[in-house]
Amino acid sequence: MLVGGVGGARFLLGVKAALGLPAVGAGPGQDRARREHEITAVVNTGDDIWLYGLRICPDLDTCMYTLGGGIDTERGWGRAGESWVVKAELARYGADPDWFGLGDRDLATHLVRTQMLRAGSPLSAVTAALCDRWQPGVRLLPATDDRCETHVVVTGVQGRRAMHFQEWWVRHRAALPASEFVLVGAEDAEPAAGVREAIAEADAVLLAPSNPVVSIGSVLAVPGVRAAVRSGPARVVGLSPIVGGRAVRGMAEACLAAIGVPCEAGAVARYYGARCAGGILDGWLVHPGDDAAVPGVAVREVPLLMTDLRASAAMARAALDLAGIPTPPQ
Ligand code: FO1
Repeated sequence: MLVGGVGGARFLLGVKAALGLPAVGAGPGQDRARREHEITAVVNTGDDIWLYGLRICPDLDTCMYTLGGGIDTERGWGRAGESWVVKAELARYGADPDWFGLGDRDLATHLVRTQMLRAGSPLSAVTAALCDRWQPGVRLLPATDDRCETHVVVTGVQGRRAMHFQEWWVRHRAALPASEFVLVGAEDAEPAAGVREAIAEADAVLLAPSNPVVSIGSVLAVPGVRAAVRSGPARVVGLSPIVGGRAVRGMAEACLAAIGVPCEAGAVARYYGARCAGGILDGWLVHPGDDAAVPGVAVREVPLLMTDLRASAAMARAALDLAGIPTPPQ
C-alpha cells in the first residue's frame, strides 16, 4: 500500500482486519497469518522536517503509533497520554518554531531516530528499529531514505515565497493559497531499500484514501516509484479520499485547488490516471453517489467513511476484491 498519514493509518487497520490479522499490534497468531499475508506500507516522507535538530517523520509515526496502539486517536497524530512539559519550556526560551507541538513521549521517538540517522542508519533501518518496539503488524517503509521534503509555494503580499509543508499545514492551516508543491530533493532521491521489491512482488497495490497530492502524490513523485507501480504485475486499486465533493480529512481541497484538480472523486481518479492510458489505476472505489467514470478503470461504489474498524475493513475487503485478492469470510 501507498499511504500518507491519518487516513492511511486508519485504512491500514482495516486492511489488517480484512486479512484476519489483529488490527492493532502484531498479535500471537501473527507468524502464521504473516506467512499467508505480508502487508507493506510505503509511507509518505514528504511531510518530514528537521526541528530543534531532530528529524520528525509525521506520517511514519502516525502509522507506527496507530498500528502499534500508541496513537492519540483524538488528534490522529502524536502519542496517547501525552504531556507537553518540554514544549512549554521551549516556549519560555522563545525557541522557534512555536507553532509545532512536540510532546514529551513523542520526543523520545525523534531522539532515537535522530541518533540512529546521525550514526549512519538509513531511515528504512531506523523505522524498522522503532517498529521493533511498536510491532505494527505490517512492514513500514519510508518512500525514500533520502531527504525529499514537500515545500509549498504561496503567492502573497510579499510576492511568491516557499515554505515547508508543515509551516503551511500547521501554522497557516493551509489557508494561504498555494500555487504549487515542490518536492525538494526529489531529483536526487530514490525509493528506499525494499520499496521497488515490495511493489514488484505484491499481489495487489492499494492507494490508501490519503491526500492525493501531498501524500500519495509525494510518494509517487519519488523517482522510480510510479514506474514500479505501473510496471508491476499487481492490480492497482485506489480509494477516493473525496466523499461527496469534500475531503474526508485534512485539507485535500486546498491541495487539489493548488494543482487545478477539482475536489471530486472522478477528478482524483483522472489525476492518478488509468494504467492503460499512462497512469497507474486499474480500479477505483468511490462513495455511493459520487461519479467516477474513468475510461479504463473499474469503478465500484463502496461506503468510504472510516467511522469504525468494521467500515474500514469493509472498504479494505472491497478494494482487495477488486484487486483480485480473496479475503477470509467475516
Ligand atoms: N499537526 C498540527 O496540526 N499541529 C501540531 O502541532 C502538530 C505536531 C506534530 C508533531 C509530530 C507529528 O508526527 C505530527 C504533528 N502534527 C501536528 C501533524 C502533522 O502535521 C500531520 O500529521 C502530517 O504532517 C500531515 O499528514
